[in-house]
Amino acid sequence: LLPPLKVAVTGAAGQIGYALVMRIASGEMLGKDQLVELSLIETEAGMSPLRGVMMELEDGAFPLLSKVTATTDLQEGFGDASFAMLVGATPRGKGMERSDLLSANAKIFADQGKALNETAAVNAKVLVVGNPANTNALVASENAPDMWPEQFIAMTRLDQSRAKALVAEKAGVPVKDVDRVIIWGNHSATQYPDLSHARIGGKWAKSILKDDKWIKEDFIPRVQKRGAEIINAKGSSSAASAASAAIDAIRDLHQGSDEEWLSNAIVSDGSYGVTKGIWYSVPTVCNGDSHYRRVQRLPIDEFSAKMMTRTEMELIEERDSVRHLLPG
Ligand code: NAX
Repeated sequence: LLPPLKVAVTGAAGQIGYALVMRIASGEMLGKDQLVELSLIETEAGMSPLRGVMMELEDGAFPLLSKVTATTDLQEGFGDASFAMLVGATPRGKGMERSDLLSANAKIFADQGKALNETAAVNAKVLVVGNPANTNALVASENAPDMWPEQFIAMTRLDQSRAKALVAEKAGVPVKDVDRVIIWGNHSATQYPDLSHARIGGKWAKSILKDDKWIKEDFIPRVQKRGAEIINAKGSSSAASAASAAIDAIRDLHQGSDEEWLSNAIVSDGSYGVTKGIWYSVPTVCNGDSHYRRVQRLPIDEFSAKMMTRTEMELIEERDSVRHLLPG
C-alpha cells in the first residue's frame, strides 16, 4: 500500500460532504492501493453533525482510511493536504441578491485560499464545488500567490455527466458509448453544453441524433437547469451525483483518463478568445499525476461562439462584483 495522502474536505457534514467522504474512504477516488487521511473542515455549527459523520466513517471500517480529523481551523485542516475539496459554502438565503451571495462566498474562499497558500502541500490540487464555483476558485487562487492558478479547478464534471446521460438516453445507448461532450463556461444556467464534437460509439453524435431542434430546445436548457429539476422533484439539491462527479474529477486527475475529454473549469489563458484570468470550463485531458492539458484548436461555429461568449460575460460580471476582495 502507498503511504497516506491527505485529503481535506470543507463542508464535510453537508449533504454532498456526507456522500463524498464515504467514497474517498473506500478508495474509489485515489485508488485501491492508496492509503488516505481525511481532514474534515466545518463551521462551529457543523461540528456536531460532523462528529456523527466521523462515527460513521469509523463504523465503515475502511481498510484504506488511515486517519480522520475534524477542525474549524483552516491552517490545521489544509496542512500538508495533497487534495482540497472545497464543498462548504454559504447557501443563497431568502431575499439575498446574487451579488450578496458572491460577496459572502468570496470572503470564505479568500480565507481558504490564504490558508491553502500557507499550509497545503506544494503540489496540492484544489477542487471547488461550493457555488458560485468558478468565481470562488478565482478568489481562492488570487489569495494564494505562491500556488499556480492551474492548481485550482472549479467543478463542471457534474454538468458534463448530466449532458452525457441525456445524450445516451436519447440515442438509446449505454452512457459509456458517449464521449467528447463539452461544458463551456460557468457552472450556472448560462453554461454551454456543446455536442458539436460529441461522439456516440465513435461516430459523430450530430449525424446519429439528426435533431438540431432537440439539441437547442431540449438538451441545452435541460442540462443548464438540471439542478432546479432535481430540487423540484426531491425537495433538496443534488448531492450523491455531485459527490460522484467530484470523485470522478479527482480520480481522473490523479490516475489519468487516457485521451477522454473531461470538462473542468480552469484559469483561462486566452484560448478560444476567452478573457484571461477567469475560471472557464473547457475540455481537458488528464495524464495522471495531477497533470492536465486543455484540448486546443477545436473549430467553433457561430452558434457555439455566441453561447460561449454569453457565459463568459456572466463570469466577467461575477469577477467584477468580487474585485474589492481580490488582492492587488
Ligand atoms: P449543505 O448545505 O448540505 O452543506 C454545506 C456544508 O458546508 C454545511 O455543513 C455547512 O456547515 C458547511 N459550511 C458552510 N460554510 C463553511 C465554511 N466556511 N467552511 C467549512 N464548512 C462550511 O450543501 P450541499 O448540498 O452539500 O452543497 C454544497 C455546495 O455545493 C453548495 O454551494 C452547492 O451550491 C454546491 N453544488 C455545486 C455543484 C457543482 O456541480 N459544482 C452541484 C451540487 C451543489 O449544488
